Amino acid sequence: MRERYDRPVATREPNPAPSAAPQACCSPSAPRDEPRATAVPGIVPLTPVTQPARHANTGDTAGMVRLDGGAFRMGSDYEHAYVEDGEGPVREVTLDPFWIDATSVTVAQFATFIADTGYQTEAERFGWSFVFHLHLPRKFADKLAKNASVPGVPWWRAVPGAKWDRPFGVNSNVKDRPDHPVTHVSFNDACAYAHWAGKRLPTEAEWEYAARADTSGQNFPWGDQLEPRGRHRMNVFQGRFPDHDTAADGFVGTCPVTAFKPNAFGLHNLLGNVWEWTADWFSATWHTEDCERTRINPIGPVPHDETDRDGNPGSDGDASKPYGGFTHKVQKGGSYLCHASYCHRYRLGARTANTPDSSTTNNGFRCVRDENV
Ligand SMILES: [Ca+2]
Ligand SMILES: [Cu+2]
Repeated sequence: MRERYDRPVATREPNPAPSAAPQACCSPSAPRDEPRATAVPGIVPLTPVTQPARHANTGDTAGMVRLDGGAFRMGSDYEHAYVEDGEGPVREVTLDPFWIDATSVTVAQFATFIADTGYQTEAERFGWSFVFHLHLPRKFADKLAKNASVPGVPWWRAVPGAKWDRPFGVNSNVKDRPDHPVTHVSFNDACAYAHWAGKRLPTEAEWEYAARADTSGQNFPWGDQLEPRGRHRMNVFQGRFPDHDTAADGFVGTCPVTAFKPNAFGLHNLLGNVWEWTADWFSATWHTEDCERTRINPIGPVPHDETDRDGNPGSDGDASKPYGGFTHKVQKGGSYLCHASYCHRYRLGARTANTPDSSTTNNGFRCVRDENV
């Protein structure tokens, strides 16, 4: 029998050590200064980490949906949940109203941001990004397997020149996909876009509340079945992971951001397609403490060198380390690479994390904004 974990376990130390990051599943991370990529859980980011905005209310609400907030049940106690990721306990969380993008930020929207600001993404500055091997010509993928793959997740390749508008390397482009989610964006890149747009990244709680759309205790917005009545409701992986994707859902790789029916809040593709960054540092245990800051408008752990919603410095983690020793940011929703046989994190309560400077072909983001005050 699986261990029960639905009772909150209080964190007793005043400065609990940050929990280790989840096992790299479909989102690898690697030291950015090494041309040879190696997955190292807990690596310190190479570039400074942007503190995500805690408030933003100037962005255009076109393409956004206003949500009432209030109380909802967050997390999962599903019997096959990844307990070690901190999916549980299921807890009541209360949020203020906010606006959220109905879709992931698209390639076309990101192109406008780049044209307007000249911003250089981290993938560009580092000169490479992670690409799933099936997106590459076989010979090229095999060649890169020697010194540009990641132990434990060998289907990733560190591809020179891969970036948001060259998603599969220098010979690719995005002409056929303006309405696909932008990919190869790091956490820092996502924060830069949000700032430009007058918005901010959602907290994990905001993201999950929006994705659940008033359903609690379910794995998916449409119920508990992956493919109800045999119908595909999101873009994930079918076939034999990682070598053969039958694309029974219609898509290998990303799909247009509105390709599947929206949830009851009118929001598209929160599950599947691309992992979405949230503002929160990852901890598998921070939220197990039942207290005001983990239950009312929670923003995840706040280390000593960052500030909370009131502008006060935090005290989570190890005060002697940058960012309190937290190394990974929470990502939600799963991606087109999730498959029941390997990583079933395409569920509402599931979570993963990656280092803030990591970028891949299966990660994107969407933004939120506060109400006018
Ligand atoms: Ca698919
Ligand atoms: Cu996955």
